[in-house]
Amino acid sequence: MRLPIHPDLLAMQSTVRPEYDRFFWICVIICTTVATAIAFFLIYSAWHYRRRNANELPSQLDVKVPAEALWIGIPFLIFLGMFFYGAKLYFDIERPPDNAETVYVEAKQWMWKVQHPNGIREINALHVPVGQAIRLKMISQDVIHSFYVPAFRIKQDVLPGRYTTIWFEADKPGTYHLFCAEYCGLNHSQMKGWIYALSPGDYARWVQQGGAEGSLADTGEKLFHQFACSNCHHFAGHGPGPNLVGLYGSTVQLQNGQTIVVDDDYLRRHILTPSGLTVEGFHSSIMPTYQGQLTEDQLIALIAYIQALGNRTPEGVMAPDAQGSPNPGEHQRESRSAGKSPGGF
Ligand code: HEC
Ligand SMILES: [Cu+2]
Repeated sequence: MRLPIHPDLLAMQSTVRPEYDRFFWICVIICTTVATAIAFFLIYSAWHYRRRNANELPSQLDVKVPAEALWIGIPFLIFLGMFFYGAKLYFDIERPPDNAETVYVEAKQWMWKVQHPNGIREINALHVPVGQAIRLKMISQDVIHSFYVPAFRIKQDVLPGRYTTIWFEADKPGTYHLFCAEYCGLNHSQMKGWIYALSPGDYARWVQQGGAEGSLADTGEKLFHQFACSNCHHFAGHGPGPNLVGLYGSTVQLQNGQTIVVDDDYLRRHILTPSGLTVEGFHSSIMPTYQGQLTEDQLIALIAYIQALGNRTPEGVMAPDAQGSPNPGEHQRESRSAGKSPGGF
């Protein structure tokens, strides 16, 4: 399948783009107008009020308050308007819509690795359907990188040790350049790829051909057994560790008095270094640290699995004392994500 390649900076390809461009040009026009007016007035005043003979003294002016208030007030309001417009746009760009699908992106010297929730993996490529908001959760395996798609007007730093998020929605099929926009070492300039925005039909065909062996959450489930998480985290009855069903998006009370809303970063930190994050009512130092034992890929899969536990019944993973239906027991959670589907699982 051949796709037309658009010149990145001219093609109109994402939903935030029109407003982003409008805002950019409004700022450019206002700033150019003001700067030009000031420059002219400066030159005019220097000429008009120049000293004409050596003994000349300037005449005393009395301050005209209304005039002062006007020329201070009007520019102030104009620039404040720019600030609020920019702030609104910033929130639009930073906050993905509720129906956004999550795709995980891992950056490393010098490539982009992509993991779709359905299990498909890609390198230096990201296939998305048009008309669907995509939320990228990104992390780096080494240094700071930056995910930059000029055609979509998005750019976000990708950091080691912490997930960052950006979203976009392509509105026309096409192929768009992806760059790393943070100097990250020798082959930084080679760290690039393509976003393939496909029509929903083409996208469905692409998914079929992808031949994923199982979803990301399925991979996570295997790891959950392989790394013995399931020995302590039971889905029914009592175990040494908390029940993780419905954990994602809920509020957790920690022993140090903190309350935390469970998101990817909390899970990642809790799995790697649980000390300092001990959950109220449990013993600290039971949960081993997995620092250095799990790759970012595996962490992402585990997190996807724990997230998926929020809205599907775990089969097969039952504590020995479980009889019949899963019983969240004393760790029933008030799930914040009830109703909407986190990450599109
Ligand atoms: C030896 C038992 C044990 C093993 C193995 C274990 N955990 Fe835990 N886990 C605990 C205990 C106990 C707690 C609660 C105390 C704490 O917060 O450290 C806990 C807490 C957690 C929490 C925080 C739960 C909450 O309510 O906020 C998560 C997430 C978690 N574990 C995930 C995992 C994953 C993923 C694995 C496997 C990679 C794993 N655990 C392996 C015992 C274990
Ligand atoms: Cu880079």
